[in-house]
Amino acid sequence: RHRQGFTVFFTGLSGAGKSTLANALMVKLMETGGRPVTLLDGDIVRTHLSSELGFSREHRDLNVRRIGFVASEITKNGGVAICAPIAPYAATRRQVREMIEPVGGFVEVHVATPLDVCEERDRKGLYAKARAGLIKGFTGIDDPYESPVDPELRVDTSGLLPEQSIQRVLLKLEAMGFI
Ligand code: GGZ
Repeated sequence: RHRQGFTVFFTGLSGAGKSTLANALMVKLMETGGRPVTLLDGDIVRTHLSSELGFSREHRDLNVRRIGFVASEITKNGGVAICAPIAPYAATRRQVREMIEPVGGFVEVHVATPLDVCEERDRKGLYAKARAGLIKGFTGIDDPYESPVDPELRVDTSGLLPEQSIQRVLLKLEAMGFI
């Protein structure tokens, strides 16, 4: 059996649930075996690949394109890449799609948890700091997030258990023939 590689690209606000979904998906895909799975989470990438970058549009775009490049290499070699940056700009997400679609599957998942829910969760206290003006240019507060118009899947995690959100992603991957 020889199936093509693919990338699952989660995009959404801080606190939307991208990392939770990405981690759980990685565990599920590793359990079912087959292709090697690589997680490119925002935190990991910003520590190891984009440590010199900040949060200007230029730096975010560079960060997201680096993630896209690594994911395209993994995908080309038949692996699975799971990416979970905010990736706030539609044009940059399209560039990533265009890098990956020629070499394998690309599944954009908009983690569409509403801002008020993300802000209510505020796991790291960053929204409070942004509201207080201690962080400038925070996505959703005083920096843009361009919602995907036509993602392969949209998941609003508010009112869903993590298990239910993950199930939706797995069903989509099955329907698209990747698993
Ligand atoms: C957005 C910021 C900012 C600003 C620091 N805006 O909840 P987190 O902490 O762990 O996720 C956010 C993360 C976003 O990094 P990404 O690499 O995913 O962003 S992008 O795709 O736009 O390059 C948040 C933290 O970094 N953070 N400052 N100003 N998020």
